[in-house]
Amino acid sequence: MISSRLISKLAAADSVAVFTGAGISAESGVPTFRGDDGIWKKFKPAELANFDSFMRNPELVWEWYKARRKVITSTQPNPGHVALAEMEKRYRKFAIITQNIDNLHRRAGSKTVYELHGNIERNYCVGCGKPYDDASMLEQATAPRCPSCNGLIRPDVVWFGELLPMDEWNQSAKAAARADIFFAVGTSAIVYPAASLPAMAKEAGAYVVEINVERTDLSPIADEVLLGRSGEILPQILMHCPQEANA
Ligand code: BJW
Ligand code: ZN
Repeated sequence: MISSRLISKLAAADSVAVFTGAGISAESGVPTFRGDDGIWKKFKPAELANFDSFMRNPELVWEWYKARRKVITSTQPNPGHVALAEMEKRYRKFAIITQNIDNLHRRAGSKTVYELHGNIERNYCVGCGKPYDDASMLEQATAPRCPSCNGLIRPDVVWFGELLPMDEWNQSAKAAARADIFFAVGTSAIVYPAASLPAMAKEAGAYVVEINVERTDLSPIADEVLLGRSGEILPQILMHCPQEANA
């Protein structure tokens, strides 16, 4: 299943970057965005995941994130997340670049995680920017307001039309550029600028490996496409990683 080419790349690599999307959390029970069970079959992305919709209908958007937060916090990392947390120990330079807001990589034990689209466990006030992570406030049925300035409190995630966090983006671009192997796992690779990272890695010389249950827009540029579930494939890949980081 794992090619001899990939096995030798895994043995020789010094720097590995792993770019993840909603598919890696699917086996934990978190719905993807655009698949058959995609959350956006019911809601169009543009309707909910943008600032104007939030200001127009904060109750609906708040309710959507509250429901998702409930699902996410009740799930556990799956063998794909766990294999990546272990893989981090095997390479001198290792980074996870995730589009996911579900915190499951950190909960699995991964240390270097760049969150390009934010984190559902954090919130902030649109008026004064104050962070709000108080659980009791997040449980409110209606969109809560900031006690300091009465501004609406929103999830700390990146909506369409918003800029990605600059530091996370810069670190991700660096990790992609220095990677000997670049894995793209469980992403449809259609949302930019995140989706440009595999091509950036390839351009800089990385061996690009896609892991997905189906082919995507990224497949034509990948050096290898491993078709299957990430929770099954990543543990198999881990078996071919060195026992400890090369000196
Ligand atoms: C499995 C599996 C298993 C399942 N194992 N695999 C026109 C052209 C080009 C660009 C644009 C355009 N119009 C607008 C833009 C820019 C826009 C964009 O890219 N839009 C495209 C959709 C066209 N981008 C932006 O707006 C970004 N900002 C930006 O560009 O700033 C500059 C700017 C400023 C001002 C004005 C304009 C531009 C921001 C993008 C933010 C994206 N945010 C979201 C929501 C986050 C919060 C939340 O979660 O609610 O991020 S959108 C959503 O998509 C989420 C995801 O992170 C992101 C990517 O989705 P992902 O992870 O790939 O999920 P899926 O469901 O699509 O795919 C899952 C995959 O898993 C599938 O392939 C399955 O097969 C696979 N799978 N089970 C392995 N077990
Ligand atoms: Zn405020």
